[in-house]
Amino acid sequence: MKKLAFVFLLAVCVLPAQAEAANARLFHDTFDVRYRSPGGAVATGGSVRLRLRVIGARPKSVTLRVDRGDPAADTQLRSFLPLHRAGNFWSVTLGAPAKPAILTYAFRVRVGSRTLWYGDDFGAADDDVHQGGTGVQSALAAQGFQLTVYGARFTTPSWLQGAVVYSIFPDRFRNGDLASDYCRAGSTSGCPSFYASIQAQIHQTWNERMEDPHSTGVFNRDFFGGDLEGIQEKLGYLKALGVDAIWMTPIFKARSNHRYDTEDYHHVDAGLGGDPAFASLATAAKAQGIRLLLDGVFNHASSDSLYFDRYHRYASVGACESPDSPWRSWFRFTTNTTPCGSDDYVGWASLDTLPVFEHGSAAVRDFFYRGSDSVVRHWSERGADGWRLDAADQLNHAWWRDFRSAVKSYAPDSAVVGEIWPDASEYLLGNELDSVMNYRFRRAVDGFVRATDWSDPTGRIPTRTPTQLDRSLQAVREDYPPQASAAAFNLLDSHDTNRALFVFTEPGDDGLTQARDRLRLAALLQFTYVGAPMIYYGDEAAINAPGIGVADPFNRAPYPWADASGDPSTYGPADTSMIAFYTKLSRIRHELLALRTGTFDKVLASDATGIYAFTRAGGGAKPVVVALNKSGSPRDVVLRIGRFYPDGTVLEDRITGTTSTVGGGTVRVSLAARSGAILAAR
Ligand SMILES: [Ca+2]
Ligand SMILES: [Ca+2]
Ligand SMILES: [Ca+2]
Repeated sequence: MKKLAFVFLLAVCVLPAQAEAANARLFHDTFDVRYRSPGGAVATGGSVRLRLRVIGARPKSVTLRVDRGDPAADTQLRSFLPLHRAGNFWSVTLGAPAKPAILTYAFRVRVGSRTLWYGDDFGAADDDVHQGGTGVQSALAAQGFQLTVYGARFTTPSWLQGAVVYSIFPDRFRNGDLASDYCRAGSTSGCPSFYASIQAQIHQTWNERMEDPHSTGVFNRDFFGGDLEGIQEKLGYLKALGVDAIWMTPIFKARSNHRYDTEDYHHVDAGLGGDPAFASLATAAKAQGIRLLLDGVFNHASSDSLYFDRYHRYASVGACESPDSPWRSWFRFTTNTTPCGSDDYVGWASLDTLPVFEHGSAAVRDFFYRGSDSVVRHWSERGADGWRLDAADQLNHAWWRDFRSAVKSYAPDSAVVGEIWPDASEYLLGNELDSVMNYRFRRAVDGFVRATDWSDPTGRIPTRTPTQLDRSLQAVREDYPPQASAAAFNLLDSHDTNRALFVFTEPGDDGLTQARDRLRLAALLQFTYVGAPMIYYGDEAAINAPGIGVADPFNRAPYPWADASGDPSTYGPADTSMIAFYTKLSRIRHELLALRTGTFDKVLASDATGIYAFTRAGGGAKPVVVALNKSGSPRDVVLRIGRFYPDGTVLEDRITGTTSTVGGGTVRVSLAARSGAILAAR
């Protein structure tokens, strides 16, 4: 009896606090300006107001836990800030640090003797559906919401912001000069063998199947003979397509058909036409107003290169050949054995063909970007407008900070865009890269146009509802400074993934009919979204190059030119209606300034009907309303857009020419299955 009474007494004291903690409901939403203002990334020296709503309890205190990460120093600093109450809301103004950083924050709430937390609810690092936005309440210390703090003086090249970028794999785009093809009879470039024993081979005809390395066991040795003369020949085609910038995968002297294994950074590969072909292309592209971006492969070179010379093809002494080589300290040797063997140095992804550079070496940095004839300076002076930087997250932050300050000093308008597949926030703080290839965009958008999940050796793409698409895209816009988002390469596929058309094929489809619809739908979003739409060569012609197992090399089919040798139906023929559609998208993008520079606002995300709609507006430009239907059925959609256009305004779908009149603050749009509309006043 006595014992029971004691328990009862204890319960009386503890239960109210427990009950109050149990009833407490916490809430924060990074996407809602009532909870975080301004939304998104903030500049150094700025501030952001954060609020937490608490109902069902009266906290003793609410505290903001802030972790400040410095990517370059790899340090974390933790601090706590008190919040102040006004009704159900607790708020604090957080001052952004003076130096770029990535902050993460969570709310700690004391109720009675209990502690509650509210933090972000994403699972895996690539869970963009749950990055940012709302979070989760828990009794355990929560994971933080991200707040990116970028340098207040961060700028990205204005010509790149919103530009239409065309990605070319040079060996496969167009053969403009047969005389310099490797291994063709009478060729001026000869018929080299690589890595001591791999013999280069030429395809006798253009429109024919690629070699299947899984059956031959030899990778990347078959050449089609595409070259820079071919690109120059097709500048008119690219101009008509609305292309603003061309990014070419590597063009320097190299050992394979992809040329990511550089042999000499100061010369263009003979099989591509050599240095004179680049000079000519640069002049011609400039005359057309088309920018040229090169691929900077600065993480590693070829083991069969001038610098490494594992196969003793150069009179000079390569790093592999002797500890006395001038290039010895440029690479990462693990033994002193000379000449070196496969186990004596660090190769990228454990490939002995790709020895990794020692990026801390002053000589390496001078060679690539600091010296008077550094690789970047050399090509900047010869017409390169910027760089897509291969495997950028394999090089450290100290490298990119130094790289940026050096390159922008002698080529201030040069683009510096990295290849980074996951979240790249820590490289986009204003002191490293301008932007990245936006694989997060790809994952969201490719998932949106599909009805089922996709998976291949380059990753999984879960299907996305309109709501999931909206959250995923907003998570990326929140993470990245606006200058970086405006210059992001928004891609559906690349030379490293399966072709979009193949990824967009689903069980139960009728041939490629639906996949083509999905490609058009995804492209429509790409061309109306924030950033730089990137076309992987041939997608605009619906090139049909299905993957077999892995993507590479089956995604690198020769563009199916009708006037080239062989049978254009091998991977084609080029779909002229798709080319016309892409051309129209480009034209609309160039005509409606808001698509390049306007703000982005969701209008509708309806999972029940498969509709996603948004507006682009601002800066005095004509507002644009975009509606997408991912479902397999036609839909009639009513969109509330009275904020942008008054009643009575006639809006025209720039795709079909159909018109509709704004009434009651809304506009009605009819969308065919798997299609979209781009509405604007005439
Ligand atoms: Ca979240
Ligand atoms: Ca050629
Ligand atoms: Ca040598």
